[in-house]
Amino acid sequence: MERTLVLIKPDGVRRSLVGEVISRIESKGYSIVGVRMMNADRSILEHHYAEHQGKPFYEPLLEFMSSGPIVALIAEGNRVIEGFRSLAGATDPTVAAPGTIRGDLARDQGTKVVQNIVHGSDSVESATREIAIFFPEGM
Ligand code: DAT
Ligand code: MG
Repeated sequence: MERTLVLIKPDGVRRSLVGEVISRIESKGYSIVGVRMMNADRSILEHHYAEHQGKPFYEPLLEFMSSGPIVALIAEGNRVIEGFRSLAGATDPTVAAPGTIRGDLARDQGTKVVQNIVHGSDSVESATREIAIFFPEGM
């Protein structure tokens, strides 16, 4: 059974959308098999976002992601990686399709980094790597 790492970012937690995000994942038919609320420190975020190092939005991204608590989730189900990316919608919330988490619940805030409520792993390799970062004790 496939697993993916979902993060509810600080904007989602601040806006009390934890239940809404979990509800959409569960309503789609996936199972939540791990959950952890935490304040992500810089080292964990550097590790998680290593692929974006050097990009103009990298520092704002790390600052935003450490600006408040996040909720890390492991969701499970056949093709959940692709399925959650589909539920989340496009990276840019302005153009994310209505019906998606980002399309329904986020918009451009005029910040240097896009604030878009959720993260979802983009491949089996990323999911394995990212789950190990946020759930180092296993799940
Ligand atoms: P995604 O989260 O859809 O996988 P990503 O991995 O390319 O997108 O980028 C990670 C996060 O960084 C993304 O959720 C929001 C932010 N971001 C991406 N591209 C950006 C850009 N061009 N300008 C500002 N923020 C950006
Ligand atoms: Mg990504």
